[in-house]
Amino acid sequence: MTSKSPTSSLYSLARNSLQQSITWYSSNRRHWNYPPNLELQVAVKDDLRILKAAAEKLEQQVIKIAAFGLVSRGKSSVINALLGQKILITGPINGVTKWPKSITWIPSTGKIQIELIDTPGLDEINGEIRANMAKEISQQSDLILFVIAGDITRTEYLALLELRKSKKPLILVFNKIDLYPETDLNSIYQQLQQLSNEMKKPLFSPDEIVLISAEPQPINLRIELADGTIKEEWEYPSPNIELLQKKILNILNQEGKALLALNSLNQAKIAQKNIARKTIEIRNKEAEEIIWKYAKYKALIVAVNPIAIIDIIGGLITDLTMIRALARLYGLPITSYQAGNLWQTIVKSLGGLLLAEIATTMILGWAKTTSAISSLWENPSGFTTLASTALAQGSIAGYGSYLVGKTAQVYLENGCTWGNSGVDTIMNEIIAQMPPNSIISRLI
Ligand SMILES: Nc1nc2c(ncn2[C@@H]2O[C@H](COP(=O)(O)OP(=O)(O)OP(=O)(O)O)[C@@H](O)[C@H]2O)c(=O)[nH]1
Ligand SMILES: [Mg+2]
Repeated sequence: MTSKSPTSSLYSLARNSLQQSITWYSSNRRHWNYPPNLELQVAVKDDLRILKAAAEKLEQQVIKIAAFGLVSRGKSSVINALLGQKILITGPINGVTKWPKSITWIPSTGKIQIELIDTPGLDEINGEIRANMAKEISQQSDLILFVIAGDITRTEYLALLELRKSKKPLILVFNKIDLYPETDLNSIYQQLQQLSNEMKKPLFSPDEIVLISAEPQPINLRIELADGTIKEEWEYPSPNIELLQKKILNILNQEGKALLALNSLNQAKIAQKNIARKTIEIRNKEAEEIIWKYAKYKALIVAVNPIAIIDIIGGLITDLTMIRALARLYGLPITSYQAGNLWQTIVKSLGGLLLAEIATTMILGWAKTTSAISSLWENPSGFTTLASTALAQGSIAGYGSYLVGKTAQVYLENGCTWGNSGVDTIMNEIIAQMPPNSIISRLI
């Protein structure tokens, strides 16, 4: 986490981007001349809080590491071993840990502040509460230790797939190695490397798997004394945790800042998407009015204007103005350049339909131009041709605009995180700058 690291400038970019979003989304004026909508303000309150928390997280620079896994795999023991003290209660009964608990860990290198989070077993609490809690903790965490202690079960495998999908940096911690002889350990290690997702992509690279023993079982010693009596003693072997400690500190030294930035940006991205989705839902009626208004404008321009090329240019301008009008209604940040890009994307995705619109505009437009010219030269039938082509063409153009408007709604909802300082752009840059063997580079 030195200031010379290549991610430093990206770190300040991330900071600026988050500050910008907070300023933008906290302002009532972002909806231009539209009256403030109370229902909307209430609906996005929590998302704004998350956005601010993401910015604070980046400022405080505390790395959160959570231990996940099924009951009794030794999650609490792993945290105790990392801390070097038995702070958390551990035990052989399933479900010892009932609630998440965080503890500050200041490693001897002293440079980094770490918060270790212990969680209940993923199979401990019931259904939805468990899923939501796990999701929330994993969203907040910068690094996850997934603790297993034997062959991977189906529940473990599914949880791992889920975490990989959400692009979380992971270390697979195989605990309780004191229970296995050396030869078995080798084959376990091999098997874990073979784990792959549905796409046959390996879930872990060899250096993302660590074999440890956090709280080895006490050994019963039978000591024969000089008088022939047997004395029993328990010896408590010390934890075998150095490899995991080293791994974590290495990762944090090399990628800690990037991990923090990525995670804060990701939280901000989720909050921004939620704000966009809720805004679009709540402002739906006004949006429909805008879309119809512009569809009618375009139909009218195309129908009454006799010159083909003006149809096309006029139509394009109407579409772009509509996209910007929608973005303004929603209060989503969009520049004319982005509106142009969005229009292009929409035209591509609606493909055939809009091409047909342009082609008809061209063909009918020329027909209209010719009939306009010929009607000027005393051909009375020219007027009727002009009127019917104009109507057909006008309604096709209007329908095209309607489609562009509806699709723009969807894109605005999903794409409000673009732009040069948008979180997506910065996240991709951070990932691209990490060396190939880093834990972050695995998230691509
Ligand atoms: N043999 C052996 N046992 C261990 C090791 N680590 C933990 N255990 C034992 O495994 C049991 C469960 O450990 P915990 O740390 O409570 O496990 P947990 O995953 O936190 O369990 P829950 O909180 O119930 O979900 C305890 O009896 C520990 O003593 C280890 O390295 N070797
Ligand atoms: Mg526990």
